[in-house]
Amino acid sequence: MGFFNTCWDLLLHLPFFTPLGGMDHAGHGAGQQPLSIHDDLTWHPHDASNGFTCSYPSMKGFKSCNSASDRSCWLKDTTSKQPLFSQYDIHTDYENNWPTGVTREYWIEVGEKNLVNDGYSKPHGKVINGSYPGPLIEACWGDEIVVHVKNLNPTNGSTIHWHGIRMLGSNEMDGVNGVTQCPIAYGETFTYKFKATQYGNSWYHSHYSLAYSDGVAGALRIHGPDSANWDKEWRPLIITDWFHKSVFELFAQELTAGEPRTNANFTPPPEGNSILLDGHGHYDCKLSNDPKMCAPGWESYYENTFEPGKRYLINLINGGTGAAFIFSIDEHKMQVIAADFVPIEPYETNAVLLNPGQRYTVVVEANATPGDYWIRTDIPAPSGIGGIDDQEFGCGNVSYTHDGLTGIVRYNARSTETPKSTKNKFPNSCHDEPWELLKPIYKWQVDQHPQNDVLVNTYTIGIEDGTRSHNAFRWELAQKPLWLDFANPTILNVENKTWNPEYNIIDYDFNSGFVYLIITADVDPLIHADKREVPAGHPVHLHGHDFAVLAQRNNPYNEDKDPLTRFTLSNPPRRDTVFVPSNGYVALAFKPDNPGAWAVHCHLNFHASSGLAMQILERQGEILTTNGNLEATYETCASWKKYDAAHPVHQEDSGI
Ligand SMILES: *[C@@H]1O[C@H](CO)[C@@H](O)[C@H](O)[C@H]1NC(C)=O
Ligand SMILES: *[C@@H]1O[C@H](CO)[C@@H](O)[C@H](O)[C@H]1NC(C)=O
Ligand SMILES: *[C@@H]1O[C@H](CO)[C@@H](O)[C@H](O)[C@H]1NC(C)=O
Ligand SMILES: *[C@@H]1O[C@H](CO)[C@@H](O)[C@H](O)[C@H]1NC(C)=O
Ligand SMILES: [Cu+2]
Repeated sequence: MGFFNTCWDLLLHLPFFTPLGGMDHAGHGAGQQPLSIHDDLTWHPHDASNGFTCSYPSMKGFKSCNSASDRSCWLKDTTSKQPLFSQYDIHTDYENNWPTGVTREYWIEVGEKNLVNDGYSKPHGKVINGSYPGPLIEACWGDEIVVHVKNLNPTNGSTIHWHGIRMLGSNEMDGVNGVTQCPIAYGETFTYKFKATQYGNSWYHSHYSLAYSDGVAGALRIHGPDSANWDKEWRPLIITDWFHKSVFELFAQELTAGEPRTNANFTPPPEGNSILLDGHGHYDCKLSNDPKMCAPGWESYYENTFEPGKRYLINLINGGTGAAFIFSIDEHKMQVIAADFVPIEPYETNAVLLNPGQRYTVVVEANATPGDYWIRTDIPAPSGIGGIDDQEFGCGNVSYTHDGLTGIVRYNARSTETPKSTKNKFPNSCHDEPWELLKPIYKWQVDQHPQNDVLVNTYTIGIEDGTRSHNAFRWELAQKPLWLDFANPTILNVENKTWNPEYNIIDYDFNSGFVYLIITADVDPLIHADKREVPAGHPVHLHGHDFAVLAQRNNPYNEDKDPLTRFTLSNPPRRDTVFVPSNGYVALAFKPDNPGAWAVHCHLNFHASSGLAMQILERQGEILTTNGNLEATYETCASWKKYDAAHPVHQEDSGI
């Protein structure tokens, strides 16, 4: 069998022919055979001690080629004379080719609960299956993922967004209320169904207003090839800044933070109370003026073990609200092998910095003197521009950092010693990982002739000045702060010719090449008299695509010179969340190959809620024909409207 065993298979592997209704599943009978770990097409992607298996029962003639000594290979074609032409590995163009796996079905429930992760009560914690973080959702490259999400939170609607997933042909499964669906009402279930065309490390979270910052989030792991070898895999680690008060309550403070500093009602923006690593953290109760909220004994460190000489795959996720984190393990180096969902040429470092929404996959070798070592999640120092703005808008902070100590790795599992290890040396400033180190394995050459008019498509981050929207000065990226109607998602309006200006719809009708976006945090007062520049960096996330980062700079964008002198078109870094430096800019390029309505927003959650977001409406005329049917979308909207009529929801933010 060759790369594609039939014409039908070829169709299935072409963009827009990816059947998300389970056609390939039914056609090939995948998932109907019992899993056996003895056949060539079913194996443990972790080490054998973990019961999870990847399985490709329909890929006749293929065989697994993934092992601890070669993680770059995934499936090998045993029948082809040119096996390299048809194998699935780290070099595969995964935007056009992916294997056919099985269907993985999960059930999760969103609820409300008093959480005490760091030894202090959070009465309006929001949870998935009773805990923060929620359960790991795990699949393999090419699987179909089906997740039934039931909302059991009586006071909030819910959605689940699958961060970084391309959602090719399934825009209606992207989980953004007001854009691709209505919120799931209390007691109702929405079933998400999508194909894992990419592989690697990510997370899932609610896109209902601020809800993920109260706890509606979990890790999403899609096993596939890797660009470096390793022996054992840890469960993915979500790092977050943690707020004891509900973020819904703190949002009023975010809105007054938008006032000019000279106004009497200005407040600094809200800050978290502590740092959690995989749900573990510490808070100093002496800082509290409400001691009855203290829950001594509930604070903890994340703990794991190292077996000497083994190499560990560690998937890191910044699932935070307002803070960047520098992850390090004392006296150990790491190799960084993937940025977001993009495998890269490994580079070695003492620490890796994650902005909110970003992920890195690292390999750490257990090669230190056996003992106990701190795992640190430090908050970077302010960027150095100085003044009160820098302290408040640098890279975030929390009121009690516990010196960034959130975990312990032990070479002897029975040890209970407090580590005495030495902190690694690393730069402690507010930035992204160095642009020049993020070299994708599968390369893009970006067309030097963008399809769109880049001058028009320069978007400026700032706070409104002069007039308030919905009674506050809000963050904005396009013309207005985003403000969505929960009950009227864009996807149910795709026949529209005119749009509510607060939806910030950017229409792109190109069917080849690249669209460039310049996103700048520098406000030119001559162009934007009604926007105020605030010295802050912003991690900007695009749904439905990876983008190439043609440039990422600390200085204002020069539209005459920079495209020629500063943009890199040959294998630039690629990812789905990028840090726009304070007073600087990023130049991004994406392929307009995925018809749909896709959110673009800052992943500082308070900023997105304030309004720092817009929507890309890609190939409007093809959205209905290339995506799944909208029956469930209409049903969810009908039950949301019923719920909202009975318990009117008071919208104070953009909705996302
Ligand atoms: C979540 O909880 C439900 C109800 O208890 C259970 O049926 C389901 O298996 C759990 N899901 C996961 C992914 O653990
Ligand atoms: C969400 O729930 C919180 C309580 O946890 C409540 O204060 C808030 O008003 C609700 N917001 C919306 C938009 O449903
Ligand atoms: C964060 O806040 C703590 C406590 O107020 C302070 O000691 C620390 O310097 C701050 N860190 C940053 C990065 O601003
Ligand atoms: C779509 O157009 C209709 C009719 O002009 C308008 O009422 C509606 O608000 C539009 N939808 C959006 C999301 O802008
Ligand atoms: Cu922001």
